[in-house]
Amino acid sequence: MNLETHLSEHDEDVKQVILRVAEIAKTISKGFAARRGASDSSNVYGERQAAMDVWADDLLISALRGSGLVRHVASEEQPGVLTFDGSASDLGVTIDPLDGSSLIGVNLTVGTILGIHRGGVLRPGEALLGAMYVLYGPLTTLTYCLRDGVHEFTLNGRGEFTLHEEYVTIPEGKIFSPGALRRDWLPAHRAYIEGLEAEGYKLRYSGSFVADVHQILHRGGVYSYPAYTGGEEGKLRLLFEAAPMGFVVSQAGGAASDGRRDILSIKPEAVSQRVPVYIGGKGEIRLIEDMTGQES
Ligand code: FDP
Repeated sequence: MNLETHLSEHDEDVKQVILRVAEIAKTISKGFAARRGASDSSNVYGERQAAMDVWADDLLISALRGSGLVRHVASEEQPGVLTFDGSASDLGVTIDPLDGSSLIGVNLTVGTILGIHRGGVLRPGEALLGAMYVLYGPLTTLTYCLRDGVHEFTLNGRGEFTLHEEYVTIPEGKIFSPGALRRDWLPAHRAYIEGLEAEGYKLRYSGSFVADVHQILHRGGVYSYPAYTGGEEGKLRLLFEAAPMGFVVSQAGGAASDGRRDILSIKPEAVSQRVPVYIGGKGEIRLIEDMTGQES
């Protein structure tokens, strides 16, 4: 079954946005060879943008503007929220055009992450209508969730996204993907990771959040990018990374936390807000919340 058929029961405006992003994803997937290096610009976080970051951001924003269905767009690569007056629908979309882009130069898997809201974008993850991500790896895959299961599609040789797996659920598993420098970990997080190691959890961390969480979704375990010494708010962005991926994994039977509370319950105060991140199986998320709670 192709993506368009699979989406047929959903709201037309949401369906059209996902299909447009899927088209852009096909273009992005073909653009890496010509844009492997850095651009000469930096983003709002002061990070040097990859040439692919800039290009993918332009393509996605143009497509969303051109759809006439999206009123607000927040992109990790843009300083503020873009508003498109005259849009026929009131969708608000968050985009991380190319997550993990520091890995483009070494040809590891990176991805595009989207969150879809009705109304504005400064809303908690629990208000998401849906979320999706595309992975550019050995295969290009698209995973979407509109509160009716998590579904994964593969871009085939004819340029079509076809169904790979429906109603994905996170299994029990023993993988952990721990971000940030070990020497900077705070005591509760350190004890948590040591506990997982003692339980036989296997380390798998690529440095591409979207790819690492995707692996956890399919293999079980937990991804973490904690608060750390010198980075008490964590590294990852609530709006662009934590909320949409946390939404997908939660809808697949897992959970997402900042170590104390459900990430999806956090109302963003700023587009650029960072948050400590734990995403994975319910048991692993309960454990970090218990350990953090005991500390305070
Ligand atoms: P990148 O800077 O390459 O875009 O938040 C972005 C992110 O990558 C995540 O995708 C990734 O998990 C994280 O940063 C990697 O951070 P570390 O280099 O500290 O591991």
